[in-house]
Amino acid sequence: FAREGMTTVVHGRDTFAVEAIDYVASFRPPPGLLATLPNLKAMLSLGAGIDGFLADPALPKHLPLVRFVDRTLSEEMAQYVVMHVLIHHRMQRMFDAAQAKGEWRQILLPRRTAQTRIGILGIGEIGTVVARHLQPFGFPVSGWSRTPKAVDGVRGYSGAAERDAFLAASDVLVCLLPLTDETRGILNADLFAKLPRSAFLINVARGGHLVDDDLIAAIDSGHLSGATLDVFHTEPLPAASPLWRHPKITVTPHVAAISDPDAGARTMLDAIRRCEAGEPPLNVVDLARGY
Ligand code: NDP
Ligand code: OXD
Repeated sequence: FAREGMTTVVHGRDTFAVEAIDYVASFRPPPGLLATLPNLKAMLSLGAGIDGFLADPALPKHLPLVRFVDRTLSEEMAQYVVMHVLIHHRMQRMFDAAQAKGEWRQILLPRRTAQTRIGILGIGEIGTVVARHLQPFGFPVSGWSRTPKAVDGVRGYSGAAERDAFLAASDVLVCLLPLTDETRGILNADLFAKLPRSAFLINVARGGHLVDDDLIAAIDSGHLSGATLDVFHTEPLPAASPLWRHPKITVTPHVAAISDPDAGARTMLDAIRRCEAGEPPLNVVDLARGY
């Protein structure tokens, strides 16, 4: 930014005049702060999800909010999802437990890849890349989106009308939805009941999508076989959360895909250059839609 003749200041570290700020980059801006910047031209999200901005009741909604869309981010997410699909499909946690007891448990895997159907709940920028990485293993992949969508080799479902058919065909459900008023709490008892018996959940979107108690009840009843969770209502996940200790839940600390700082800087520079040239930046969020 300095090479481009720009000055950067860090909120909470540097002092600055509110009039001097043209652009803000953040993941979860302090509520109310953006509304105090009279010359702000655009808001730049450091993440793909922009729910941290939407949590600000005073968000200046007349300004463009640019979100982070990046190939490397999607590829990292694909690695994470492929890894957890395979750990589940190959029953690796069972072998880990057997090793801990010194047990040689040579068993036949209960399913072939063609029998483990993966459903991507929210097949957008990242979900599409995740689907492409799952396909070479032979997993049948389907995707659910708000509007109809064609992704090569992926069975597409859209809207409320096709949701139940999509769920019924998802042995592993991967949540990659944005957090909006429509999707908050979507991973609940009603949805779990629509999944096939022994289905597995991977939530890499937002903690706000999941009703934690419903997940634990669905696993404890035997309807779901387990879950991998990367995102939580409160982060860091409080020590008292039962999710930490559940034997069929894997917890990771919001690391599924972390924005690369260099790619982030390039994306922000591009957005700023476009704004300064009077052009619309790429990947502007539709605030009415919420993502
Ligand atoms: P996109 O906006 O590109 O994709 C969102 C998808 O969800 C689209 O297919 C969209 O449908 C669908 N969708 C949105 N609302 C609904 C709805 N009400 N019903 C059905 N489908 C819906 O987002 P990204 O792929 O870039 O990112 C997805 C999320 O992943 C982010 O919002 C963030 O929360 C999470 N994330 C998590 C990370 C982590 O480290 N854990 C890292 C990066 C992202 P349509 O195609 O019709 O618009
Ligand atoms: C993101 C995230 O949204 O890191 O990019 O969660």
